[in-house]
Amino acid sequence: MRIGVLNGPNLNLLGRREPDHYGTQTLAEIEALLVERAEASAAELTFFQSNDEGDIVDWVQANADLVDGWLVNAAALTHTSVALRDALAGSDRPFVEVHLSNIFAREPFRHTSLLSDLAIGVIAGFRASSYLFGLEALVRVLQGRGEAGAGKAE
Ligand code: CA2
Repeated sequence: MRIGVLNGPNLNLLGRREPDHYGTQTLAEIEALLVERAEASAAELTFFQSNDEGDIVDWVQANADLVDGWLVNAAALTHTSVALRDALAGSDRPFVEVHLSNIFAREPFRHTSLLSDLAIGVIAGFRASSYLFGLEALVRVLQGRGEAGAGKAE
């Protein structure tokens, strides 16, 4: 099973600033935790982070046929990007949306996600563990062991 792990703008700065919202772990540390967890499920992870919306859309398009599903923290693009929404919808692959912070406990503009209704589920607020919970949920659905609500996996 192959999973594409997508991280959006500014997540390359993780661990350096805003620990109250995003925790203290760097993106490389989170990716290492995911690799360790994926090994137990025989899942193969492909990582991508970019600050550029166009590069992210290109990466989704280029990898859609190579992955079985996506783990997505689109960062600020969550709230703004019709282009990423369309790319994920067009990929025809299920995805889990994750956020380090609880976006619903923050500013109102973060309460809206352009991705959530397409996602098989959303996990927010558990810092780095959001990614681990998201991976677990996605693997379970891809293995046919998990329940999926509304979204592309239906
Ligand atoms: O909580 C999340 O995971 C977010 O996706 C993070 C985004 C934010 O725009 C979303 O509303 C929620 C921001 C990521 C920025 O990360 C930084 C990390 C360190 C220093 C500065 C920014």
